[in-house]
Amino acid sequence: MPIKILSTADLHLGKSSSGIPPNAEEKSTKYTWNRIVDYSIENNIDILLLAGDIVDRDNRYYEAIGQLQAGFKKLKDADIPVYVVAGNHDFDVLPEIIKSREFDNIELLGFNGKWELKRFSKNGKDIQFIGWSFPNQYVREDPLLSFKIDNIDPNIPVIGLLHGEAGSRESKYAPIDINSLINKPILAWILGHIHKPEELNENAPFVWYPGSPHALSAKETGIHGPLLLTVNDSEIKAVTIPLSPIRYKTVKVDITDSEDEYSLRDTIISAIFIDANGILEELENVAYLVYDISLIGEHKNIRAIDSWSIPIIGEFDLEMESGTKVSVRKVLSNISPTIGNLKELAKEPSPAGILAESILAIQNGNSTDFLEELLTKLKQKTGEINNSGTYQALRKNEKLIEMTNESASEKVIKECKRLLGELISQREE
Ligand SMILES: [Mn+2]
Repeated sequence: MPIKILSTADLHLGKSSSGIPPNAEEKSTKYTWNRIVDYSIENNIDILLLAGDIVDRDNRYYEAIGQLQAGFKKLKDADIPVYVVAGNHDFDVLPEIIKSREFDNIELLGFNGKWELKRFSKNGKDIQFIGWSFPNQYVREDPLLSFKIDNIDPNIPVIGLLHGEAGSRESKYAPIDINSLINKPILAWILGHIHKPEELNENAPFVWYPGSPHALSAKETGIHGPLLLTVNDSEIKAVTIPLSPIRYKTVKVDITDSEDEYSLRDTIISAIFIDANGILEELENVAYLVYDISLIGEHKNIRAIDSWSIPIIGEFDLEMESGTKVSVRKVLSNISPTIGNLKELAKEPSPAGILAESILAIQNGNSTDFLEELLTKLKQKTGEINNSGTYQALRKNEKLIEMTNESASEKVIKECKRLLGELISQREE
């Protein structure tokens, strides 16, 4: 008999999505928690799996706990067990709630960083879960180094639950070696920590990051929702249930032919309309579709494009057939200035000439003294920022800013083009 398992992670109860109207109930992750609970009950889910960072302890902590408990209660009344591991955000909170034993349908696996196996048996359905929970906020050693299970039944499928950063050796959030995940006698791994849904291994043992079920920021583009697993002996099928009420998307808009403010607005608005209609069938559960617009193409007056496009952020207002409200969060300009002949310009002994020469040099993979100096300074300043005490507190969970030769060249060419466009448009005024 197939077993239906709904699995998710990184809900971050207590947090809200950015770029959504302040009063919208859909912006809060508790909205998606309620959807997950209701979905489980309405669709006769056998088991709910939570792979850590379900509660965000930095924000609205008490409200989050209340919501979690209310959901656990509804699941208990519907006779749905929940298997959980704790992540770096809820390493202390989750065990505390579960230890109270108010909810005997909730099973925490691997308390305090000790691998643990638990078996589920009901109406002829048998499955085993093995998991490991964060003992502290930071774990710098691969949890799989201490992996061991003695009481495993080799005739019953095993699903592993783990929170951590697969494929990274340096992480302070449980670095996980992907090869050693794949070497374990397990049917599938459900991982938490990475918010982007991802399949790391497409054969047994399958390895999935279901991703955050509720998109929290513009970085979390694409479809978000829990992963529904259907297990039939050693067969397993996985499908994403798109429950996130928020969706972020980026669209590129070529503005080369936009001569004035009206045609620019028209171009941007129709590009959004066409893009949103193209995903209409994915929007059934989406209350807010939030766009970042990337303007591309060539224009002789970049400054004007920037000032014409800014009002769209506040004014844009579109509602789709699905009831989805569409808005614009940000307009990013990646426009190149229309510069007649770069080669001619590069001969000029003027600032414009130096900029044109630099653009050509980067495009052709060459260098100039001016360019060398710029790149050196850029890397040096980046190093200073990375080492500066001022930003340390802000950056406690972030990585250092990386500045490779490639990313430095990209930044420099973009700035050279912007400045050159500016200089040329001043000549024409
Ligand atoms: Mn995490």
